[in-house]
Amino acid sequence: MRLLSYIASVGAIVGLTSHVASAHPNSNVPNLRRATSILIDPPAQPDLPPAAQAKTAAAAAGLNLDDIQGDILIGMKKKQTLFFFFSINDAATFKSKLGTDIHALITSTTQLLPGSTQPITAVNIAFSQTGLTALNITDDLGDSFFRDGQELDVDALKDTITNWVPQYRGKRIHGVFLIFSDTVENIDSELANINSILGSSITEVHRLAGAARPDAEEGHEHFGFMDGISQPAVIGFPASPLPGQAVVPAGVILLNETEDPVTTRPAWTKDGSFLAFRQLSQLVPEFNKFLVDNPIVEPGLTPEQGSALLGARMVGRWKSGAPVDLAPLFDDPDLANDNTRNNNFDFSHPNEDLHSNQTRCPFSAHIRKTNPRADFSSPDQFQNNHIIRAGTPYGPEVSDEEAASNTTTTERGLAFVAYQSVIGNGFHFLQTAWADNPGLSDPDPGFDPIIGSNGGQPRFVSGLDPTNSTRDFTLITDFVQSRGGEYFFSPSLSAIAGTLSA
Ligand code: N7H
Repeated sequence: MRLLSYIASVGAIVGLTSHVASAHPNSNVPNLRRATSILIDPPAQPDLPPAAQAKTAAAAAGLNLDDIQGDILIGMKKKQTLFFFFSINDAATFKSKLGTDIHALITSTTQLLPGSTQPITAVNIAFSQTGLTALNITDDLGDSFFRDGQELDVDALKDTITNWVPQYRGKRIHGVFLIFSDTVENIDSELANINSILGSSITEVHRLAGAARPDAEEGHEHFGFMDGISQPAVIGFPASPLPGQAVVPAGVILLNETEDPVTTRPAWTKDGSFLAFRQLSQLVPEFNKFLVDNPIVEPGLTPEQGSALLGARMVGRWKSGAPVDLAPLFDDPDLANDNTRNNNFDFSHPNEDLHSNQTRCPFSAHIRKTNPRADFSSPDQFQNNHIIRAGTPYGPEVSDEEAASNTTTTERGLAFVAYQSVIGNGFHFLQTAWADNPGLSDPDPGFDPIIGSNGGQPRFVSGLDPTNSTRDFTLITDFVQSRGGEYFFSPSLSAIAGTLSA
């Protein structure tokens, strides 16, 4: 049963309606629960397991879903998100509220899963290194990128620092509240509640509101591609991984869990995760114009189909989510919507040379750059490079004027969130060692055409034309541009109630 209908039926059983939910938007009342889900559930994305079943299965594998903040394992499924970045002015007051009233608001994994009792508005919290320092936490969490902060990482990330939103600079951000619900009103109400609890002990530094795109675009990012399909499972969650889904030890995502590569963390960091946040703007009209101007020319393809094929090959999936590795020439919505097939590929095919044949999926395609699957002889060698992506699109839909002029005039993009236990293995590695590395494999694939950065210089990309794999493209526009971000630590609920508030 799909998530939404499951939740609706639960709501019907307990006699709740969404009207009741919106009439009592303040989730500081612990037992006020909702009938409709906070989460989207497009068919191409993996379903979430029911809460009770997931909790039992995870416990059998040694994972406590009641202690892990809800955003970490569930993926790109939020209807509305507010990232509220703050600094701490008064550590003593902040700590006393953190351990009590704020802790009571924090939503665990179990509470977000279908069949559970989702709050009207879900709340998660994460801290930067400067935030932990402000709270007099002097422990070394064992991650140099977290310790230094993202601004010190800009050169390696090939960001143009002048494009950064100023609030991300200067280590002023101590923490972030991630507030999720189905309506902006609920989020605003919960933020007011948080602000009234914390009073002048915090100051807002920046905020970014995200939302799933409307109607048929739900689940698609702003370029139009279905997102959130391929996520690694950690051993224990979900208990039944889908065909083709990577399965990694929990320590790849969660600190102090099995096979966490760092063994010297303080005990209280267990079941926390590092959150790499990036405000990534997307130049959608410019991207569309590039596709229209450069259709793949193949017998039997109209120019429109040739443009769609070029876009699909840049991403590695069609807009529907169908992988080009399995649907090389035309989109296949049935494949996209079948969770047992839409991630079940590894780029290898009988009688085709994995290391030279790009007729199905270019080596440079975004999903191949960021998860090369069988391209490496020992994919297990790269198990530590998996991340769980949990971002939300932000900004308005493209206006008629922007579409007509092929020019972005209002910022939109992806409020990118990646969870991992080691930032240098996860987000930082994927961006710098793979996406931005033009010579990742032989023949040189060039840059990732979606997220690759050459420091603002033109990027070459090869393999996009299935009729001529030696034809290079030169992309003079970065269709995705970093507006800045920060590295955070998302602690367990028990750490919030314990060490962090002591
Ligand atoms: Fe990407 N896009 O629209 O093209 N991403 N991504 N991403 N991404 C994926 O398979 C996109 C970004 C990964 O396992 C899909 O779930 C955009 C960063 C990884 O097969 C689409 C932006 C990083 C995967 C997009 C963006 C990654 C992935 C296909 C920025 C890491 C899974 C849907 C605005 C540094 C690969 C899916 C796999 C998939 C897009 C950012 C990584 C459509 C627009 C910064 C690991």
